[in-house]
Amino acid sequence: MNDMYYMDLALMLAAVAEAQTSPNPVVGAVVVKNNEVVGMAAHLKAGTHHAEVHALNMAGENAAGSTIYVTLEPCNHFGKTPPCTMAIINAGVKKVIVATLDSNPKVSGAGVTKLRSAGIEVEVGIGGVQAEKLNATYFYFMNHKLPFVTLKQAITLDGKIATVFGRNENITGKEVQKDVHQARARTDAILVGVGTVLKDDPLLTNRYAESNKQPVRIILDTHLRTPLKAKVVTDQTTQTWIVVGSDVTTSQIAEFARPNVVIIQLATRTIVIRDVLEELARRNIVTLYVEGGQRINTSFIHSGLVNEMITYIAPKLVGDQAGIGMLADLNVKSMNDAVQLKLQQVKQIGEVIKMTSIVGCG
Ligand code: AOF
Ligand code: ZN
Repeated sequence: MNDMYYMDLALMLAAVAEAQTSPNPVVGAVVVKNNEVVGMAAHLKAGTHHAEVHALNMAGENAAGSTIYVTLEPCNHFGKTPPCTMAIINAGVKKVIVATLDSNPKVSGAGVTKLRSAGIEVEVGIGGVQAEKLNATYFYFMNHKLPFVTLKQAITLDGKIATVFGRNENITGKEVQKDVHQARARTDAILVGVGTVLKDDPLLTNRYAESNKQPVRIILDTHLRTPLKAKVVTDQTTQTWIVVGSDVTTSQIAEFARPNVVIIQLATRTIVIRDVLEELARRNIVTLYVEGGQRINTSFIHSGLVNEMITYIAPKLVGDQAGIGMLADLNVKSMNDAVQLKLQQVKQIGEVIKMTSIVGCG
């Protein structure tokens, strides 16, 4: 078998753990000796063994003189676990084939250097394109120190997210709700504005996906208007982080002292999206799913820090008088000023079209 065959296997193993390793990347490793696979594994969860360690453990004595295929450069630092370079060197591995370097500044080439200085042959780049795609959100997070942002909205065919009359209106139905909850289960955090909390009192948990993983709920709330009886405060299923401006007083904040609520106070009176995203990245939020209303959508598009847009379009019309548009003013004076997205995927879910677009910013 050639190198790509074993790297493909390692990539497949890595993909199995997709969306469950955050803030860590997904990684797969395959140990081969005399053309036989003697160990294979994936990293499954942050804080547990890395892929190489699992695979080398499985290989046991066969690791000596073997070749190991890894989808990401082996780490060379003491994090929650000891360095994989040490495990590889101690096991007597002869050759390491790496798909792509790790852009974590704690690793970033140091893993490869360490292995080479121990006399191990290292090759980098086989399966590199696939490996970068597999960990696209992780690499974005590491390179920009910002979460990968997905802006999601459900709209009518004429671009409305709700009517001025209703609360908790459902535009797209049960099947789409399941799809959204699946996305919630895969993201580190969901974000809405306080307007949505006041209007709809949402729970913002994943209730219909197969996995019961729950994202952190994030509320942008400049003046801390979230009611103490709001579901995001009273429900203990997951954490709620409320981001507030500098005008909010310590006594207002004290009222929210609960195990599941964290108040994040910014240094500015108003909330600047970039500041929020930088703070969330410091708190290890790698992927952020924005389910906001018109104001939140508009501020995120203005920030230029949206990576992807997921739009569910229902064949319904409500018109301008009754409907609230998905976006407020974007300062567009002609079609030439339009924010240009790149269509990535279209899928039909019942009567609804799910459109995924890449936003060329961030
Ligand atoms: C590897 N193999 O399977 C993974 C790696 O806190 P720790 O100890 O889990 O370290 C986390 C960092 O290690 C993570 O940010 C990334 O740089 C690297 N992940 N490296 O050699 C693995 N999951
Ligand atoms: Zn490691």
